[in-house]
Amino acid sequence: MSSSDEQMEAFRAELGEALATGDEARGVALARATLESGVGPTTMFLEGIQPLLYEVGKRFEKLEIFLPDLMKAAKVVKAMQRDVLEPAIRQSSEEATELGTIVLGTSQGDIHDIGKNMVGLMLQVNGFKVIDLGTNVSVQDFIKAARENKAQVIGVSSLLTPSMPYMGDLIERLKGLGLRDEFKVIVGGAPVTDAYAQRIGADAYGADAVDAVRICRRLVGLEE
Ligand code: B1M
Repeated sequence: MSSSDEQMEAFRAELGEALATGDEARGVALARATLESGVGPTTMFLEGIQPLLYEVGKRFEKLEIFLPDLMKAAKVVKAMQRDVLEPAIRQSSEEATELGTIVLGTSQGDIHDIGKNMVGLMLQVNGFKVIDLGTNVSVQDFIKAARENKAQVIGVSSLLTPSMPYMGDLIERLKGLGLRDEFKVIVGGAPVTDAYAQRIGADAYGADAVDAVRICRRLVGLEE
């Protein structure tokens, strides 16, 4: 095991305790210390925080923990994002707005936004203008915002199986309005797969926040 593997393992062990107790201050201090030790904010998120949240989800599914525990964990991660990761990611990148405009949101019925926010941040710091519509966004509101902002891409995140069909509804509605060729559609979120994206006729599937940037560059006609 390399020293960086060991470091991430130690990070996940300590973060696990902070998530379990809902200790925001501990999570934020850990993120700061980890950043100072040389681990980049994106690596910290994708290799440290995201797998741990998936683990929390599995324990919830097995009824080992309950909704208040999910809420505690989410609160800690949001504080880490807000106080440490987001400022660090913004500082290390130059923002520009010439690559294209993306309307982003979490699909109807779904309030999960940790992953969606990371996708939006990574897109912004990589030169896209992001219109973030938040969570529980209706098909109608996605289309309205895309038209008003002359977006090239509509991005939909979904973490709940019952909310995933709205992504297909969006594509059907675009077709019905004769707008399918105006906007590329990228979908993502833990239960979404490439196969699902293809089945509903989306233009692309994003596996994580870094992948989303690579794909959105392609969708607006730039090299990957
Ligand atoms: Co909820 N939750 N939750 N939850 N929650 C899940 C999603 C669940 C899988 C847990 C489980 O049972 N194993 C399960 C859904 C089951 C299903 O339908 N498939 C679930 C459930 C059931 C629920 C409730 C219904 C629980 C209840 O009330 N009884 C409820 C739903 C409320 C609602 O939405 N209407 C609920 C509530 C909550 C909290 C509010 C407590 C909290 C969310 C807080 C918040 O987001 N503000 C929460 C949490 C924290 C989770 C888990 C544990 C973690 C989610 C997360 O942040 N993951 C989650 C378990 C899991 O995900 N397996 C779970 C980390 C995040 C970085 O990953 O979002 O996948 P992710 O994003 C990644 C990639 O997927 C990708 O890039 C991101 C960054 O790398 N990506 C995109 C995401 N969107 C993209 C879009 C793109 C491209 C890439 O292009 C547009």
